[in-house]
Amino acid sequence: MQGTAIARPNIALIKYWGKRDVALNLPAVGSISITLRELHTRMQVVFDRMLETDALTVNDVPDEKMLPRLSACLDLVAGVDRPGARITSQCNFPIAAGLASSASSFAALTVAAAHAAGKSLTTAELAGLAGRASGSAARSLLGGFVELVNTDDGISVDTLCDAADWPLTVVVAVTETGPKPVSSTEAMEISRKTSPFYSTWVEQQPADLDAARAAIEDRDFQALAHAAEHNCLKMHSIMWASRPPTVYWNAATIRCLETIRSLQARDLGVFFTIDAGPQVKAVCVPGDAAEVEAALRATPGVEGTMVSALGPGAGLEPDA
Ligand code: 2P0
Repeated sequence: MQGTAIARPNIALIKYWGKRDVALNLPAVGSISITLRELHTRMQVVFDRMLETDALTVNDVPDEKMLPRLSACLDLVAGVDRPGARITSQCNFPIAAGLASSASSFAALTVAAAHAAGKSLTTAELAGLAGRASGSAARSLLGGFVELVNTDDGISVDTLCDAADWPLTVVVAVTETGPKPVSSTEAMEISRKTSPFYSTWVEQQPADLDAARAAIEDRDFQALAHAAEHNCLKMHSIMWASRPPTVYWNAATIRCLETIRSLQARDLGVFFTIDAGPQVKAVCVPGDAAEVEAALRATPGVEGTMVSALGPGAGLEPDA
């Protein structure tokens, strides 16, 4: 009645923004991401008939706030008549700051809970369940370059290219460590309902996905850089033009973009992407990563950096 799994965050290069079904948490658009290696969330789920309610600790501290979302995910995986659960989460990077902690958390939780419930599920089934909890979590089930595809009645995930087949390095410039002011779930709905650019975003997404898929297939870094930067700026433009506007960036976010533009002017292999938070993720050719990291670390307002290679998908761990 227990299971432990590790999953890693993923960074979307072609973003998920907006839902086609809020109740089922289905995305309006497909997306393409890269799974990181060095950052991870480890989740243990222990089902125990003696427990009347679920209990959660995150990094050894009891957490009531996150618990309802995790309990709802366990209900989906193991059924509502399941026993109470003791959930233990260990995360080695800042939570809720635009670093996709919900992706790694819910991917790990889904895999751990399925094992604890004695269920052997396919990747497609796990993706459906993880995606109900957090749209981006389905992508963290797989490693390397991952595409999330909208199907008629749900989603599926596929590996486009294994981590080892196109090694890239990601440098995360952390510009703020506090939790974000508006959750991405909420901001997506504000965008869908009020942004004049939202419908164009949905219309253009298949072309952006095609461009990124082709760039990955050809291992064409410049083509991937163009597709990813354009898609990222388009996503943030939707938010800036919504009412009320959602602006996740701070002054250091923009300084990091300037740093990356100056590195690109010197022909370094690097491009940026930014998610629902103020951190800047620089995707680099591995040989240029040390110089990119040093330049971002020296950028005023940057509190620290994290460096990661691309890594594997979610997996079970031996029970502790
Ligand atoms: C992404 N983001 O593709 C985009 C880019 C943030 C910006 O997926 O509402 O926390 O739980 O399905 O998974 C963040 O969204 O959203 C996200 P829900 P989630 O990575």
